[in-house]
Amino acid sequence: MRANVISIVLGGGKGSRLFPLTYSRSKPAVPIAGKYRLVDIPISNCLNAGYNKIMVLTQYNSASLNSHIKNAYHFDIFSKGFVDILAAEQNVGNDKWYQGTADAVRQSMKHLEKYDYDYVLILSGDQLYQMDYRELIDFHQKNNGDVTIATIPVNAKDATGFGILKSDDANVITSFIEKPDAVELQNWKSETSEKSKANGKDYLASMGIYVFSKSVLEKMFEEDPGDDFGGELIPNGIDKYKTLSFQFDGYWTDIGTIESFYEANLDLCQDFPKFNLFSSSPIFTRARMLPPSKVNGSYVKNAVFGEGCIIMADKIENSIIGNRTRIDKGTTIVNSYIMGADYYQKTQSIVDNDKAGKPNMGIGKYCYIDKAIIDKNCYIGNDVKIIGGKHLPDGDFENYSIKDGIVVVQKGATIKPGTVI
Ligand code: ADQ
Ligand code: ADP
Repeated sequence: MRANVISIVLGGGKGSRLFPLTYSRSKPAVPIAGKYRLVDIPISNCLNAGYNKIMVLTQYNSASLNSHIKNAYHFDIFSKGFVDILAAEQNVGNDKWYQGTADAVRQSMKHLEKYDYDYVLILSGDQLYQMDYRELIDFHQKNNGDVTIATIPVNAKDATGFGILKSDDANVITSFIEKPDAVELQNWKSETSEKSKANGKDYLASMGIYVFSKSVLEKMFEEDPGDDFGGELIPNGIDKYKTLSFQFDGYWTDIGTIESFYEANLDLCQDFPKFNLFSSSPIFTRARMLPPSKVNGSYVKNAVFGEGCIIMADKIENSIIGNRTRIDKGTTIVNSYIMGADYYQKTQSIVDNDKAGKPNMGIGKYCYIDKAIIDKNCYIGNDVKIIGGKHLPDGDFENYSIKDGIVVVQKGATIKPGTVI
């Protein structure tokens, strides 16, 4: 029989690491891979496992996330499935935002009372991976876990950014430290697989994916006032509760910063990407009924296109081109993610703007764009040059930001003709 699971997706605090993509939307609603949103990844993993009771916790409830969830995830009335958004709410006795991951779940528990469930599966909203959560839940059940943490071997450079743990031969976690510094890290090596060792992955990291038996989670919340799972509840609980390590050996990456978000997206353009969009476990999203994309006279190499694009560019290489993107003649796009548009500009308006020398929605004529993320609904004028790279200092400017050398143009921005960044 299928385990009775409720999934909680931690949709993020302010999403400041992904700014300016989170300037006008909550983190779960950030577009990825040309046609999806971040939240589609954990939700799809849940649905593919048959776990269809899903809560998305977010710090603020942008209209955009609401409309995406409402339009993407319909369940027939007999399935009892749902995807609900719970935004941090002020109420009597509580005037605070979610203070951390555990606090977010603690504050949401009252909304779960009406459901029947035995396990709570807690997921991060900013990771790219495909996992069969049934294996994780089976492991938790078969080994009589109170808590199970999905774990992955990592190298020393990455290890300082994660919760690092040690486990015994029976996969019971014996110690856990949240984000150790480089000196502390020396004491935290684990026996990992031969392949992992060969790649310098000597540390076992928490993926921030947790299974709690319902009664255990309730008890932990009673005993521990901590706000964070990784910093408080997990390390405080390992002596009291049987906490297991479920080792995952597939592709998994954090996409919570502009750099990791950019790298993970562009990797999808490779011949054999680390994340397989073409797998038999689909990534669900909103069905849009858009026309197919049209490419006219362009040299295209390693590019991923969304739906409904109109492409007249000279060249598109190593780039993701999102839904409804329009790129005009003579333009080159390399190493970039163009998110596209929410709607089409009227043809007459395009003709009028062309005559008046005003930018149209999309990318204009004779532009050169390299190492950039162009958010949705942008008006990039003719002859614009955006060339990202480490030579550019980080900073936030009028309608774009530079992070780790990546130029991120804000949603709806107009970049005047001839601009050079
Ligand atoms: P971090 O990713 O640094 O470490 P955190 O910033 O707490 O942990 O975020 C975890 C998830 O919760 C993210 O999806 C984040 O957006 C979301 N989140 C954070 N604060 C939130 C809030 N107030 N309300 C709602 N959602 C919120 C964690 C663990 C580490 C582990 C890494 C793996 O603490 O032990 O190694 O995840 O990525
Ligand atoms: P985001 O993807 O940036 O989070 P939203 O989801 O909030 O954006 O916005 C997408 C919605 O906005 C779409 O349904 C789109 O039809 C609508 N929309 C926004 N601006 C316009 C406009 N000027 N004309 C028509 N539709 C618009």
